[in-house]
Amino acid sequence: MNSITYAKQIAHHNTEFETFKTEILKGLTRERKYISSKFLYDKKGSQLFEKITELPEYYQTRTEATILSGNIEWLKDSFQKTTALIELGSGSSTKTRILLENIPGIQAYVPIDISPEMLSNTVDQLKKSFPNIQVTGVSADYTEAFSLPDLDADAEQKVVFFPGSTIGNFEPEEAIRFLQSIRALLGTGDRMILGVDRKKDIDTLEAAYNDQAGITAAFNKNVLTRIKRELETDLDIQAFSHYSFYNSTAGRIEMHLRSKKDQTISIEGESITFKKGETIHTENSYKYSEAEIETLSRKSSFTLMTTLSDADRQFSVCILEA
Ligand code: AVJ
Repeated sequence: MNSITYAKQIAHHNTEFETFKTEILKGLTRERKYISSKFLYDKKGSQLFEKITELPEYYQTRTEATILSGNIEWLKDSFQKTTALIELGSGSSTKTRILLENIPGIQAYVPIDISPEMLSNTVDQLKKSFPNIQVTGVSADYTEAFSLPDLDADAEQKVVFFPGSTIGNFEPEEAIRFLQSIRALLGTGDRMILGVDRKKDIDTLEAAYNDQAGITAAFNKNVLTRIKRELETDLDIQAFSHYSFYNSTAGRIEMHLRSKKDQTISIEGESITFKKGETIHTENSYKYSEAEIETLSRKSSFTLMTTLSDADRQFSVCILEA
């Protein structure tokens, strides 16, 4: 490793540290304390999320995969011209395999993920499984402006795959702006495959974010472990508990960390005071009705071609055309 690369890495590390420190302190010194949900996904957090996707209560991932597998012939037929697949927040890319195996025209696959460790694993494995597909990983926060690498795929028809209902993490207005920014990267006739979790009975929704095995609680609390590891603090993780519920007015699951007692903690020299029961809001997960999905597509300048769903309408895989 030469010194220039090394210097760059230090600089990169410092900006990451500064961003994390600034954003954490900004959120915790607000009247209503919050931590951006993107900080949940460090190496450990991404691993815990993978475990969540296998939980009996967390129906989303399984249902989405079933919807894709159950519509293979339709997908084959409808994506005959597709040459390039771009995935936002690829994680372990399990569902992607269904597309790569069944859409024969795909020549290039571009997974984009915030966790570089997760990404390099995924890229290695997919290169092995699909030697004829050009796999180019991009390690980026796709909620910030990003550009696509040059693809060799000829007569490109791009498909952006955004599964897992990650769109639900955005505020509804942000979701529109985000989809508009994706639309701007695409040409007419390009498409998006968007996974969306549907509005449904509260018990099913709340169980999915309060699993018996406590994995979701560990996932939520992991952000405190990260603060302890990366910042100067006397924070006691045991003094907080996982709290998650469906806010039916807003149409979203909220995840919080709740202080078990009155306490004052210090982070990077800043004092932060909690009342017993006060929470740090760590994530929102918006749920969409069919009509809301339609509106979201239209306001983002996409045409909603088709909505594929399971029999119980728990989850939808929406095909949007640019
Ligand atoms: C990855 C954002 C779609 O909101 O369901 C799972 C994250 N949080 N359990 C979701 C999550 C708690 C998940 N998304």
